[in-house]
Amino acid sequence: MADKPVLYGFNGSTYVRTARMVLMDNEVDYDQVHVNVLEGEPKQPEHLKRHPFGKVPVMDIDDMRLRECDAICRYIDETGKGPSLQPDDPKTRAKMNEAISVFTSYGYDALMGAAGYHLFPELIGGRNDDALSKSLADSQTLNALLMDWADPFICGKEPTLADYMLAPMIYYVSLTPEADNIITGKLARWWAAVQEIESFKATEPDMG
Ligand SMILES: N[C@@H](CCC(=O)N[C@@H](CS)C(=O)NCC(=O)O)C(=O)O
Repeated sequence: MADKPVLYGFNGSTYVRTARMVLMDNEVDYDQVHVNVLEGEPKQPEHLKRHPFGKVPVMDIDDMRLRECDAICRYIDETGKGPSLQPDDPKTRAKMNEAISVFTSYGYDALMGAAGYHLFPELIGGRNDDALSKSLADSQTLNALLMDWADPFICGKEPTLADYMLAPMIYYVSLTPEADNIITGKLARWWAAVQEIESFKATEPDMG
């Protein structure tokens, strides 16, 4: 395994952007192999050897191979130089863990359904209006749940890993006509705050 950490995944992936934000906050020097989701590269044999379910990000770091964005980000956060993105207080930490689980289990698909309809229809099996209606309804449910404690970040005054997970996906939603339906109320206040995070600004994907 190389001495320098290697991140596998392309900059258009929301989960890869989350990892890149945490890597930047922690001043980690790393190489990147741009495994492109839009070209189907995660499902090619070369990447399936790294992640048998064909997903990015994957990271080679400190003589281990790590899959899954949450595991990668927590490791970088816990071993790196940056301010911690995981609250010490057990209650606040529980709310962060809840938000990450809600996002990865239900939120990613709901928001991707809305963003993908306009931006990446090929990634969601084509444009389907019934599926879009369900995604919009699920996005409303999700936002109410995630913004339960928000002030302005999901867990209060400081950003946590939960904000870093959600922000790259809301970026895509913000580029679509669904922005006015989805980014409302506390989510709109959250979105204004998130856009000021330096590593978020620095990792904006090139949309061509
Ligand atoms: N559970 C994975 C999910 C990662 C994921 O869904 N990545 C997307 C890109 S944002 C991907 O690799 N998609 C490729 C595919 O499904 O073919 C994690 O948390 O890292």
